[in-house]
Amino acid sequence: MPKNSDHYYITTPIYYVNAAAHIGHAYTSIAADVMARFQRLCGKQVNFLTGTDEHGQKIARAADAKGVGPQTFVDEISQTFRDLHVALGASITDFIRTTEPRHIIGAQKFWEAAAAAGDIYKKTYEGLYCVGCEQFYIPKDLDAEGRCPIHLKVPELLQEENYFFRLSKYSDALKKHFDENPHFVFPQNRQKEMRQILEDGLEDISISRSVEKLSWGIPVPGDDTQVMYVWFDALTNYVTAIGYGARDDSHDAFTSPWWPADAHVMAKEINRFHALLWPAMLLSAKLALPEQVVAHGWLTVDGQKMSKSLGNVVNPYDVISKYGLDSFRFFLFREMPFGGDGDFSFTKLEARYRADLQNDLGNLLMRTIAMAIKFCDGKVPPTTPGTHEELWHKYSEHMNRWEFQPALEIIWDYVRALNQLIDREKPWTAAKEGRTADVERTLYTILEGLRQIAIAVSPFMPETSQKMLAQLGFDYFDPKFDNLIEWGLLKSGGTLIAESPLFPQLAE
Ligand code: ME8
Repeated sequence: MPKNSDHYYITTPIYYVNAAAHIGHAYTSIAADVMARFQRLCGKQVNFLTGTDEHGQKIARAADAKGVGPQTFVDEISQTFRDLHVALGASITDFIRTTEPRHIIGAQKFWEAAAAAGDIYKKTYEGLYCVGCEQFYIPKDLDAEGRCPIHLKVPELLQEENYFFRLSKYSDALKKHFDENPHFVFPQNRQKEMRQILEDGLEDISISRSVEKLSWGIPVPGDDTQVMYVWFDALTNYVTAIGYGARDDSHDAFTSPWWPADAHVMAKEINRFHALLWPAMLLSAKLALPEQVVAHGWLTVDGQKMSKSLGNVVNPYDVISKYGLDSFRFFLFREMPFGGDGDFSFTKLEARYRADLQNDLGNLLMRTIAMAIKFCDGKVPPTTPGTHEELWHKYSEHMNRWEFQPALEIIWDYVRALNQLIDREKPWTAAKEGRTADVERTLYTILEGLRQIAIAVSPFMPETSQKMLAQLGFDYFDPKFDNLIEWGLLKSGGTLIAESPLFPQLAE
């Protein structure tokens, strides 16, 4: 069954289980969730995959340091990542672990497919390996002190006989793919960066480790002296999760209504693995390439990289318990343009909470419903014509292009315009003067606007969206893009329900 056009397949990286998750991991998973929810809004059936990357040197060492066996260690931390996705409201449909049989079998089949294409060979190799990155470095990619630019640690010298993957063979095919697909990588600067690397040419890479040095990995098919390199193993999760290798037929026969994936989401430091190595592996295994690789920037905290030694690692549970889940989700995309680097700070989050959420959106809903209760017996007034179709089409274009901040700006401009409408029309004065039609027109315009806003914010703030719709009198409302662009779905005569504020006062 080939890719179904109604299907949308989105993935996050599978996270290493060497340490607890922080807001950086949450950022990627929430970004992917926003897109997953938006695609559902547009009527797509969505497969949203996340999971954990559990093999390799880094994990083996972390387990050793804790004095437990690797399987016990990974079981425990993988569960915390699964729990985190529930806490983040991430609407995942699958969670894959690289220690699961479905993955191990599929990764080995993938290896066999690359071997059958003549792309795997053995050679003795000496290189500089950063365990933090699980990656070999060539001296020119290290900093002035010879350190890995990500972990700022001097890599280890490794020498062993490994299997190699003919990455170089795919340089030209990838160049062509990049040229024919100018939006293959988002954002544009990352597309250009990858295209430049291709211009310089790709080198073959080591894709196995000797069992003597590292046993915590997936055995190489037909050679039990070697295990797979953790990245070769991990990248295949995107297809093993949807059944690659599950059937015992030829590799070429693999098709799935989900493949190719629509978006692989991650941060920039692993873009190269997703935009170059993974596509080359797919070409080797004769599978189609994903539609898009989305490589967002890094989240810093108060201007600094999060690190254990600086003690500034922010725990997502702390943010959620203080400000609420939706405020956290909103802040991440309202404050920082998605794609670039962004800075997280409690001060900035609190400012957005007060201004955009409490003051603009929360107050708009609260005072409009209060006025409808006072002046219209708590019922939706008669329908007034209006349209915002053009606005929502713009919103949708931004969403489809991962431009989350401009999409939110569109919504908030509208929220502010509705607040201004109240200030201008002064329904309390109109009521006093007996201008009932004016009162009803103003309040209907705002209430129907709020219904549309509730749908537009739903990818970012699913709980808030439901709360808003409940106050507008809907027992149940299935948010759909068609219902967003159509004006007048809030039926006159419906009962409005005043509830506690959407965004309560913060505890001091
Ligand atoms: O790289 N800002 O796993 P990982 C933004 N297992 N995003 C951040 C972040 C930050 N400060 N910190 C982490 C791996 N992330 C491999 C992936 S995929 C086949 C294998 C997010 O646990 C971001 O998505 O190191 C980043 O790319 C990812 O976590 C790295 O997760």
